[in-house]
Amino acid sequence: MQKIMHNEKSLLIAYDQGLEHGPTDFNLNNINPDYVLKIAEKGKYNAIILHHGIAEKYYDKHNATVPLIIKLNGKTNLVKSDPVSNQVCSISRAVKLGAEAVGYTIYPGSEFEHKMFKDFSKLVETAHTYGIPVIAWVYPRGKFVQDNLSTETIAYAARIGLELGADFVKINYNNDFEGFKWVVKSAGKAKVLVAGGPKLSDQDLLQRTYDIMKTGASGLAVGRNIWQHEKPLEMTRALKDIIFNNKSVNDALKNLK
Ligand code: FBP
Repeated sequence: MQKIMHNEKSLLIAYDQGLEHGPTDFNLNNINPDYVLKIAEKGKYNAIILHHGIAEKYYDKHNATVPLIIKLNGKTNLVKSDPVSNQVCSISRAVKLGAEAVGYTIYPGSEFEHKMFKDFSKLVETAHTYGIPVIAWVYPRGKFVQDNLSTETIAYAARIGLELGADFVKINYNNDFEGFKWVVKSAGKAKVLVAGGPKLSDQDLLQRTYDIMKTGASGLAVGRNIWQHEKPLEMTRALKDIIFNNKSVNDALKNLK
């Protein structure tokens, strides 16, 4: 786990949106995986999250300076039924590609949760045999989920990750600062990483990050807010100032002036 952390904290850059959302998130720069890999390396991220196809063609495990996390399952947003995300890469292939950790999305509340729970639990067993940690994206979704951003639901998501063997849970933040402390407690010894979401203003992203870190979370796994930013490295420095150096939002903002 230490390979994708620094002083028990972590800042990951996610670039799996091409499968999850399609190229709609991209522009002429960030549609090129090399552009995002460069940000990851220059920004000294704790790891970059990729699907296996992109990793195979763009990630050079012999020369890369940023650790790799392979996302093992995925789905598109074209299918509108209850979500199910199937495994699209094996752990042995992820390891061959140079992965230091693997990720997997679970949608609790979906009518297919049983399948994802079963597959996830099996892959935890295999990953731990290889000695690599597992990050569970736990996103409650589907027709049975009334409010996927209620504190109770997010706390449940965090707990599900712990119960099923995740080393890290990647969950959404709902701006309930006090409530999120309970979410972090619910994750127990699983480290909490918060997803970025759609692009925010600099001030909002940094304030949100500041609050998240004060709840006891271990860091962020962020995508669009970095590679859609016109100054991705400056924003990276600002986030790192908050996550690793305990700086205030105003001090962190100075990186962007
Ligand atoms: P962002 O920071 O761009 O939101 O990425 C985080 C992430 O979890 C990605 O890993 C994943 O592709 C995406 O969000 C899933 O988004 P959605 O909430 O639309 O399913």
